[in-house]
Amino acid sequence: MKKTYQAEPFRIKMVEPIKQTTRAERITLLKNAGYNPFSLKSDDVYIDLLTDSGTGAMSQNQWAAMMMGDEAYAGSRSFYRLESVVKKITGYAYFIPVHQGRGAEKVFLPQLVKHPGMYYISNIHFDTTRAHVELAGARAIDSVIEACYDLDQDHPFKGNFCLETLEKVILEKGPQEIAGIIMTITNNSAGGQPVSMENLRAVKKIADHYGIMTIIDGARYAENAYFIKEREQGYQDKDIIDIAREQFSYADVFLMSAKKDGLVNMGGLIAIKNRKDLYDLCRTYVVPYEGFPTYGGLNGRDMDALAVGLEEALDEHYLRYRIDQVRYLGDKLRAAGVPIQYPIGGHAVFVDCKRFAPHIPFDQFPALSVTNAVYIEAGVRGVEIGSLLLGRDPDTKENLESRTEFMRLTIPRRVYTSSHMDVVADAVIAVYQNRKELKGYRFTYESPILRHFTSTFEPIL
Ligand code: P61
Repeated sequence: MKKTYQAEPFRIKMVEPIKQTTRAERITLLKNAGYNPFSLKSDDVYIDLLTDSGTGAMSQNQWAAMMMGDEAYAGSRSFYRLESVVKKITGYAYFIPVHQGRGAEKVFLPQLVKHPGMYYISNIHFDTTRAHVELAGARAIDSVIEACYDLDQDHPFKGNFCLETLEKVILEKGPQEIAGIIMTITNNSAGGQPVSMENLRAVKKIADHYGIMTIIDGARYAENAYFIKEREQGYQDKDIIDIAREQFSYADVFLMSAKKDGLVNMGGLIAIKNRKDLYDLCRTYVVPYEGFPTYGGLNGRDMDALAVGLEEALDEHYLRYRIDQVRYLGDKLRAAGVPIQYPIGGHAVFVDCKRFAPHIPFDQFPALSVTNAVYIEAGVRGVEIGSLLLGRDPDTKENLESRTEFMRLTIPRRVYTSSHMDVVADAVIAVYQNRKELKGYRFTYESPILRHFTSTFEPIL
């Protein structure tokens, strides 16, 4: 067989120095941060895997495009450039820029809530999406396949909707009570897991049958398209852009945090297939919330960078490198016996801390314990996605127990090399080998909302 040679599909033209600290320094830095990695200064982090959101590196073409930005308040040339790219990719008629994903959620989601107590159904609502559903007076129901929670099960599309639950909820609540169906692609909370085209098609069919609108929450829609090409029968010879377009054909609306597959540091968008009435409503509300509809909270230059980034993110060579890099890290961990969500998702490796530290109960936050130990080991920052993030029951005030306790190692796009991934893997494996020594945590201050960001802790010795 002919050998293929593969490495990062770019060379590095500008570098940002990063600093290594000593273990003794990191012990003090973490203590001073109240044992909450969100409170660390990024200068004190060697390899930062907190998020892939807005943390990617832009290309020379994106930086060059920024010089062409038109900063006009109304009718900016940069808006029209971005609009033509969004329309080309989605095939939709209407487009409004916003400053980031949650801006799109804030402007759009209330428009379908005709009275309080309606429901949005999603494979899994991302946390900001859930927050905006609730702020709009609606409730969020998740309907993901059960395989998603069987972390070792080798299923190609663990982000899929459970169609039975979806239909059951529609019938139970009544179709007129469903504000919309939100397809999160890839499914972030499930481990960056993809959703198959067959599943999207089936959801659309159910939605049409009951007269319900479908919305794509597509922060990572290009990564999803790549997985479809790789894994779903009939898509191997298709271009990524055609797969992306077919994905969009099964929705009426596309909401995007462009900080992921838009390859920019800040940005978002709302695109609407053909509902002029909804477009008019969003245009009305975007003005007080985000800004005039031809900038929506973005600089002209940022819209130019996004126009280029959206196209670059659909490049198959880029996507292969991207997905392979995440897989490289995940495979290394798995080979060393570290339990992870498998198959490995698109943007992150999700380490299963229930099995990593089974001696730590959920309300002492096993994934926080592992995350902090990995920081002390090598200055690598991951993020807890488990019971700490989930919070408390609003009525009983009890700590809720998450079905999964993950440390997410989220890989920024085009930022780190495979040597960085080797350091991350070595650090996690070293912590795994000493996992019996890991301690749980208790609060020294618990923030009343979104507690994972600002609470402080102490280890339970
Ligand atoms: C992330 F700790 N994700 O994964 P915005 N939809 C989806 C997302 O993944 C998403 C948004 C909408 C983040 C950033 C983040 O508590 C947190 O541009 C599928 O961030 O507003 C964002 O897009 C929202 C991290 C957000 C968090 C909230 O890391």
